[in-house]
Amino acid sequence: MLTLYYGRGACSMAPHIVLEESGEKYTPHAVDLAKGEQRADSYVKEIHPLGRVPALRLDDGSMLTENTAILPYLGKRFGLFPKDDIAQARAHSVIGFYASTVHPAHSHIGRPERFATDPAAYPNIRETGKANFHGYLKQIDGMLAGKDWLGGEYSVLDAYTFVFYVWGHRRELPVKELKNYTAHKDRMLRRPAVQRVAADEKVTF
Ligand SMILES: N[C@@H](CCC(=O)N[C@@H](CS)C(=O)NCC(=O)O)C(=O)O
Repeated sequence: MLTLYYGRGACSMAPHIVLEESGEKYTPHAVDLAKGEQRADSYVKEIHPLGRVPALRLDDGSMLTENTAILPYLGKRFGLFPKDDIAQARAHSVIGFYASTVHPAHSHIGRPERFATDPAAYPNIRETGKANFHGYLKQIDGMLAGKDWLGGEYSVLDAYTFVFYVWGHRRELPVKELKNYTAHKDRMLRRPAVQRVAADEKVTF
């Protein structure tokens, strides 16, 4: 059986949603990020070498880390990933953009100490990260224009897309102004699997 190590409100919400959608029995294992459980020696040694979530324990007991790998794997397993080659390439393009650009912009807001040794630089790093993150949310809003679901059909991309709307709201960005993105968030919240995850992860809007 699959086991998902996730943090409430973290980027692991994407695979968490996908697993809830799957209908397959899995073990959800909450990691308390605020308490630093992800930095415990046993976690770093056995679950995720970087001390992060998400981490997925596979059926054979081995670990898979990084959303860029976990989401395509789960999506293919549960029919939530495009099937033709070009559509798959486009899905990887979106996942890559999210993991390598959108998520790191947000990290500059919450974890400036990872980007400079001088605390005097932190406010500027936070501010720049917030402006960049807001810009990317606007870009995602544009990507959603005229679409119910990002890839045409509901897929892992929508679960990942949802995470950044939640973060935008948490960072008090004017996300409601993003009409396509807000409609997408509302569409997501009508899905029972998303409602269960939002309740468990205490997501607020
Ligand atoms: N590139 C990784 C990022 C993982 C990541 O940074 N996760 C955050 C939560 S969103 C985390 O575990 N933070 C805890 C920490 O940095 O101590 C992925 O997409 O899987």
